[in-house]
Amino acid sequence: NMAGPLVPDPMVLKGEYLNKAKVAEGGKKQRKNWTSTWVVLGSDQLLFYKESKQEAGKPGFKPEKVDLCGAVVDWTTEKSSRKNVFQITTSCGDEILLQSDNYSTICKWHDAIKKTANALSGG
Ligand code: I3S
Repeated sequence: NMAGPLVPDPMVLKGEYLNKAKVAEGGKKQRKNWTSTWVVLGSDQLLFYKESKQEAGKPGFKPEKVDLCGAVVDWTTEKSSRKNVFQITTSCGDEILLQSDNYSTICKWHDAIKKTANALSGG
């Protein structure tokens, strides 16, 4: 496969705006602050951009990257009064809530992120 090492990280789910709140970093509780973020799912990581335009790879715009290997993904009704919230707990103890008012939108992201994390974690 000539292109092998040059093939970029395949994108699993294309970008969409979701609401995001980081509630812990390295196991330490953080003040909750919901923001809208452009989310892209790659084969082994989740990328958060402030705006969709930044995904095009303009210099100076670095996405926040979340390593999904060892991450646990589950719905939660306890961490927020909002509907349609799921939590990603990473292997380094970050806890990220993702939410959309649209149920089919959030289900699509929950299912894809959970499947990716489980595959990477050997399950
Ligand atoms: O889990 P909390 O602390 O009740 O989350 C709410 C707070 O973060 C609140 O901001 P203040 O820290 O200024 O009180 C936010 O405005 C709310 O959105 C948070 O609750 P929800 O249920 O929306 O996640």
